[in-house]
Amino acid sequence: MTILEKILAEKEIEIQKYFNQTFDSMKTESVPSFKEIVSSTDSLSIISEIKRSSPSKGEIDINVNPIEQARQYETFGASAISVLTDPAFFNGTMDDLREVRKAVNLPILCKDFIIDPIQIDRAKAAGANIILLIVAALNDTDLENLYHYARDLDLEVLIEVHNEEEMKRALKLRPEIIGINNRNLKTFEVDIATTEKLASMVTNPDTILISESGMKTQEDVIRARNAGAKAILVGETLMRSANLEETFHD
Ligand code: IGP
Repeated sequence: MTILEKILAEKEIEIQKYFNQTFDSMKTESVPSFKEIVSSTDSLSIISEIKRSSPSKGEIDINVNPIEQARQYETFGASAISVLTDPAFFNGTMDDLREVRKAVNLPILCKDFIIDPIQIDRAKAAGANIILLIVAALNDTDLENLYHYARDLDLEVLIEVHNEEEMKRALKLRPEIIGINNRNLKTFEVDIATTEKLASMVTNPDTILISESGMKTQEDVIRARNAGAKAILVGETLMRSANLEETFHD
């Protein structure tokens, strides 16, 4: 079993408890869309992630205060905040996302392994503006249905791919936002060349391309940008930074 298969098996169990719950809604009306924010600038946008731990790295900052962290991200120029909400493998919660919603006026990405519409309802109610759909975790029918389900709720959707075949499947949806994950979710291998290899498959100039994972140095960022990324998604490097202001500006 790959780690992704393990996560998805656990997710099936986790979501059972949501089916008889009702979700209280947070307001998101005044938040600009991610697309608007990215399109309004020529500089590279940063999606900054709240990530307490991960299966590949173990504990990163398990006791982080999501409110403080998100406020700092906003202050130092993040374009959006990503919140890992998976409890079993990343120690995240939907409460983390709710707290971040109260703390910042940026779009929030609910970073989870979505396999059922109920998770989209739950993310929306918690105040998410963007959801993640991982092509490697879904068949074509589920991918398409979940995509339209989220779009009909006015959520933005980040479709994540890691190889050519997944990119072809993603492009069929004509998505507004595509994320190339430099990390292979089956082996944990990270290589920025993944972005360089796949970026040219995105030919629609209106599609926002994001390079995700493994950004550590200025060189990594420059490579992603040169490959055509309009934004980068950064977790660990920001979570471990002792001086976020410097990390952002370098
Ligand atoms: C952030 P990093 O290497 O900067 O911590 O990576 C983000 O890209 C990563 O958390 C991620 C992820 C995912 C996590 C990308 N896609 C899918 C869980 C599920």
